[in-house]
Amino acid sequence: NAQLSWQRTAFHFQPERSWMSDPDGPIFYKGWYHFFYQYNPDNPVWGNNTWGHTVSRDLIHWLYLPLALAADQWYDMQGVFSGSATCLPDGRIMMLYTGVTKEMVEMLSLAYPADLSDPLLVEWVKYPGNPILSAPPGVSPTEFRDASTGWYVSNGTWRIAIGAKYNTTGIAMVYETKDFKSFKLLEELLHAVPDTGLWECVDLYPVSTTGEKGLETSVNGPKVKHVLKASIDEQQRDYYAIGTYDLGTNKWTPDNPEEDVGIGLRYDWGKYYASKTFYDPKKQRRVVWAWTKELDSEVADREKGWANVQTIPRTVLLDQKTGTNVLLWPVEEVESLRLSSKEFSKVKAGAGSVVPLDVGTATQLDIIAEFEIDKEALEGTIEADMGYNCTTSGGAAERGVLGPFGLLVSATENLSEQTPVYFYIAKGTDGNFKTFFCLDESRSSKASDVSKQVKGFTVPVLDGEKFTMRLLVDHSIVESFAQGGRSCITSRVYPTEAIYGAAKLFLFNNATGASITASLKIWEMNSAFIQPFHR
Ligand code: DQQ
Repeated sequence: NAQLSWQRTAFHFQPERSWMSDPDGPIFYKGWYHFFYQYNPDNPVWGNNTWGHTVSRDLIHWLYLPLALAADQWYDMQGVFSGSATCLPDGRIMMLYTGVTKEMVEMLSLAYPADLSDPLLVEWVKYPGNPILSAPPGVSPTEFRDASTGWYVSNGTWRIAIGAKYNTTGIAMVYETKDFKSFKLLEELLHAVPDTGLWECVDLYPVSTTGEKGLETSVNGPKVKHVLKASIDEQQRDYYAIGTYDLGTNKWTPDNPEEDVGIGLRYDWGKYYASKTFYDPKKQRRVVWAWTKELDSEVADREKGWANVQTIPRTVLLDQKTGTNVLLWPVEEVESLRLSSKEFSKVKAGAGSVVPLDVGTATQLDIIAEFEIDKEALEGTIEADMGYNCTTSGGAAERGVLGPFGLLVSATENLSEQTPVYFYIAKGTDGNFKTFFCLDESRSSKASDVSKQVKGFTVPVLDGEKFTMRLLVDHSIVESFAQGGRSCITSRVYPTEAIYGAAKLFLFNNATGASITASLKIWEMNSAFIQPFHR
């Protein structure tokens, strides 16, 4: 089936076949990036959880290695669930993972490399004293999972965070350990947010308020903020907030309680879940991984033989200009896949127009675009669309005075299939405007088994800034970044006609009251080498 084959990505990480979900225990070790993932070796559906393992020199080209962890002990018979790595200063690696028993009880266990002199870390050993930790009173034993990476306190003591819930309050608990084998629960919760439900895959890490560099997980002190991220189980969405972590009291406090974890900002307003960061000592950066789920049916996944894709790893930095959000941006190594490029300079698009951008086949692209909106129209507009909201709007077809304008990707020549990614400006009588960054899936596919929504949120656009976006298009995945990564939307698209040579790219301006000018640079992208490792 040509349509289904087309959906497989060319430069995103996917196993050869079957189901993949959460990223697990990413690390950089002896020149190699190691990536583990929730993997069902048997079927393209969730279940039979094991840890797949793959290595890369550059986070783009990958070699598949044998399974790192399989379900073979009484305490993980029902599955090896997610976990994180802590790299100790003496070179040892502590991999904490979640084991699930036949009775569905979740407990933490420890694994470590069998041979630290092997840069590929092919073999993993489970600690004979496993399991090492079970749910404390008040926490359900079926909802006790996903240890974070450890951070150092002092005197040989480390801390790890684990998400859970008390009634309907989402919580992050913290344990102390010296050896990653015995743990003590701290009385003080790291944080709790009412009505957010179960927190999965909690991540806590420092970001610099001054620098361009990422920080190692244990760094704290002046000029450091801490990001707390929780994967909200009920919504299957990753929320974060920026705050301060006090090592003394073990309390994390959000800068803005109205944008607390689970009720404020998301890393990505599309399909993006169970993310996990790691510190990359090679390039002194913090990198976040996350998986993106299929939006088509299980029947289609079974036919394809695979399900789900990892997003391109993204660097994470505090936005120096706003101070209120992080910036997520594809690692620079993805640019090594750029082939020939086309540039379009100051293309005008009048109100209600669509302009073809001839880039040849538009299935593997890296697009950088900046837009300027007609100044007179912007200033002359008194009030427009103050109640706008991407998700409840009519998508790219709903016309306002100052938007939507942007790009149509994975589109057919006659636009019968198209995925618009766009800005929409709302303006108040006080002269202030608010910009939305949205993606409209509603016409992305003629297939009826695909979930289609309008996604997106507001994005800060500061005085003097143009409207900028970057898109990575790779067959069935579109990753989009606005204003340098202040707001991101990842989506999956399943065109039935806009495939192979029929996939086109357009500029569009569906505003009624303003023309726009766009400048773009568009690269055709090479495929990455992602294949089994042979010694
Ligand atoms: N997926 C894992 C769990 C985790 C969830 C199981 C998040 O460990 O809580 O596949 O997607």
